[in-house]
Amino acid sequence: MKKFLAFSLLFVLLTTGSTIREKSYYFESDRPHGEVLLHLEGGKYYCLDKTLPQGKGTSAIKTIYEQTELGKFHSYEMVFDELNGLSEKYPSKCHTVSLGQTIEGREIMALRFQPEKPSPAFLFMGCHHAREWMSVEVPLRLAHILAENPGNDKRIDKYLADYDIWIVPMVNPDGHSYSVKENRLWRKNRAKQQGGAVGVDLNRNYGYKWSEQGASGDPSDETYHGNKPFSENETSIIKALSEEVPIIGCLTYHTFGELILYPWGYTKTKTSFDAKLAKLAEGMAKISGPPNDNDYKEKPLSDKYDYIPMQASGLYEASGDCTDFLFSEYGTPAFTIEMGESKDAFAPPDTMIEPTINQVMEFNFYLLEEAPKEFGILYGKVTDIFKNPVQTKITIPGLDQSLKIDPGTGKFFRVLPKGKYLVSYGKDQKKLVELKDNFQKVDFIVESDQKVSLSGQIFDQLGKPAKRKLQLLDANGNSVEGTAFTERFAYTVPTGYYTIRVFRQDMGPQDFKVTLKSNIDIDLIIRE
Ligand code: 0X9
Ligand code: ZN
Repeated sequence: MKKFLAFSLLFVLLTTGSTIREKSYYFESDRPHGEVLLHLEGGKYYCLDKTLPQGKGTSAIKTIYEQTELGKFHSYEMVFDELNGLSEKYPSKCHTVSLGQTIEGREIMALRFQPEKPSPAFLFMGCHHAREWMSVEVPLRLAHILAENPGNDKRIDKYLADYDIWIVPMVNPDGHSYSVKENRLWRKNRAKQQGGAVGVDLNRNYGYKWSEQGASGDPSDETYHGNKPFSENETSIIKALSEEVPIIGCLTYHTFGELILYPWGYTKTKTSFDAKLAKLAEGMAKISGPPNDNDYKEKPLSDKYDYIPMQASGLYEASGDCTDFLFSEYGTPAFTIEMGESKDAFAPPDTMIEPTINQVMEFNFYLLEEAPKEFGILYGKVTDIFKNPVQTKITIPGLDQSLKIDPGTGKFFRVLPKGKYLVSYGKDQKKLVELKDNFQKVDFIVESDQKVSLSGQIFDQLGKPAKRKLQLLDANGNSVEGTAFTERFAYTVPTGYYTIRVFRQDMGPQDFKVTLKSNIDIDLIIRE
């Protein structure tokens, strides 16, 4: 029922849109009185259905039209100041990073807790959607808790030593500011579109399966996906961050519905790591406690926990969201947390801030604790034998995409469930990799497919041609073409590092090391 409610409320809000002021909204309810009509006038919402009983069950409507003030919620400016305040007060622990600017010139601020050594990263975000004010509060409080560590919690010291933690409480500051000042129910960012419409739904603008389903191509729609993947500063900033740091776990906060959603969101098909994602989601749901959605007596007793863990497409199929992108591109276990009860919809009163934070704060610590038990990061370089970066396809069984390799440096990283993988790369090369650690380095050296000739002649110390037993070994010490008893030799082999081993009379072999980049003809003078 909760799922249904969340769905119907979300659906109605998404489809009716809120781009034009002075507009009416219908809220569906599973209560006998059915629809509730809200009218927006001068930035305030008025409940037009006077027949509604007041009190229980109608608080969503009441709060939406009453609450046009921030109350205890934080504005963009307040978030900015608080993050800077923390970095000034705790410089040894954290520092602010401006990830970039929005179209209206606001900085998208992160607070980074950077450990001494390169480490797996965690990303906690809020406010992809402007009106979802509660989603700012949780990551912001997390920033305070990590910096201040009020309870002197040893766990926090450990997380700060082991992980590179990034907190971005407000991904969409332009939209948020507009929601505060002009239109409480604004969802998108504030980028002007052709034809006069405003805003792109940032959670439809990420690059994976962009524009496929559950996203609109109409700029005036609430779920407008933008004119191309990552067309928006806000999403390309998160993409750039994800390319820089290997994110081993991500929570992106939204409201509402009390759901913990994991990829895929664009399709009902399960990911290859479904059981692992479901396990982490279930762990967080458990923390949320038993069902306590008192406003809806109809709540099914089968719900085990207050928050329901499920695949994101179970809410609705929508492509281009943040978690699908992070999961597809890097394998990051990334979860959308839909906070808050359906009765409060997108505008819970500020009295809900503390109870909500109390209920979900441990989700963050659960992820910090558990994600690295299930997952690790494989990272390294893909080069040719001469250590130059090469482009090759690296495929890992179970992944629907080959690894993303930086063309300039050959560097890659990939989050994977711990375990053994037979990795294929180059031309029929295979390597068995066992991922045991959280951060494990593996380099892939791709054999060249360019062949060159290596020829020459053996001479004794007096300069006379000599016939000896001879062997050519590759970089791994394997014999290339067996042994020959010869005075001259000629091989055609891939470029690379080789050793020519000459077996001397009455003494051990003599090795000649050659770096073969192009055709070579050499004289080997042996010492006997
Ligand atoms: O629609 C969204 O972006 C999220 N819900 S919200 O009400 N906060 O707007 C849900 C995203 C979940 N992901 C998918 N279903 N793909
Ligand atoms: Zn949202």
